[in-house]
Amino acid sequence: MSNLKNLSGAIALLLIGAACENQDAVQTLKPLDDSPVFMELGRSSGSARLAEEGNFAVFSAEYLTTEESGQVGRTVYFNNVGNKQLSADFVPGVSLDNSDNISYYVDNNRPSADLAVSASSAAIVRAMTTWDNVTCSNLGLTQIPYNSARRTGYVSALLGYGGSFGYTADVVHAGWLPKGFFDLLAAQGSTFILGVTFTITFTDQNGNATDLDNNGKADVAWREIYYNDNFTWKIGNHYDVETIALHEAGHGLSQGHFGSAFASGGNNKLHFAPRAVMNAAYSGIQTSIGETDNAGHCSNWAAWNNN
Ligand SMILES: [Ca+2]
Ligand SMILES: [Ca+2]
Ligand SMILES: [Zn+2]
Repeated sequence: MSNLKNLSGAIALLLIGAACENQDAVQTLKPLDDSPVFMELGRSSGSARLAEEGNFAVFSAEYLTTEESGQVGRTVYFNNVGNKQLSADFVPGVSLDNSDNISYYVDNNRPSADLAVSASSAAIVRAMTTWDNVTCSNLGLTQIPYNSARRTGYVSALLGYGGSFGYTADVVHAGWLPKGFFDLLAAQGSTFILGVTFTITFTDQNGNATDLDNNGKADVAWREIYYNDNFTWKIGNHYDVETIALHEAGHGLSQGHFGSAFASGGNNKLHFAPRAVMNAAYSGIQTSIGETDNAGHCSNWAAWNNN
């Protein structure tokens, strides 16, 4: 068994090596640890606050890192999931908007410091449309119109960055937050986390995630996406909003990270095999769906019936 593992590792390294321009880097490629992390989510105490949170809980978060950091994106699980389901999915017939159509919302109340909110929101809509155009699925993707009086952000409210505990849409692009928020996800997280998607699940009377359709997956109430305003954001250059929104929206639509990550020795530059939108680190502009992204999306959604 260990010989087999060594062999497949060696083959993977050879394949990666063939894809890298710098042959000197081949010897120093090493696979990166992207194993899940378990942590307690910090929260303000007080029964009034807990009552406000409703019958939902933050289940997991998946964050995307910069290529230069040498850090690879992780999945963080919160609270009592250690002995339960490690994945979560939307449930047909159970949606807070009473529709199997997938609704989404772009919150213009938290713009980036770098771009007109009209430009960043348009990039996010393009990313959502790219997923909607995948032909195997019929998401019934529906944008909920922006309302300046609406407050979004269950997780941001929980962690003291404003928002509300109420539902807005199945997938919420909740906007840009300052670096302190990202430091709560990982030590020095604000220096390498570009964006993050949180999964919020329904909970039973004991506070555990429900599995109403008995598919072994926790039942998603909605998902929230946040972008790190500690970085400089651009359209069509790094860091490109549409590229990162497309990745985060992939999580919003239930995909996990995909592809093996390797770091080369000298500069910690990351390599992925295969390269995909759902790789756990940013590796340049990528605004169309790759083969593995398409396959992952279709495995989640091809059977979804929104009619
Ligand atoms: Ca829905
Ligand atoms: Ca389920
Ligand atoms: Zn990610």
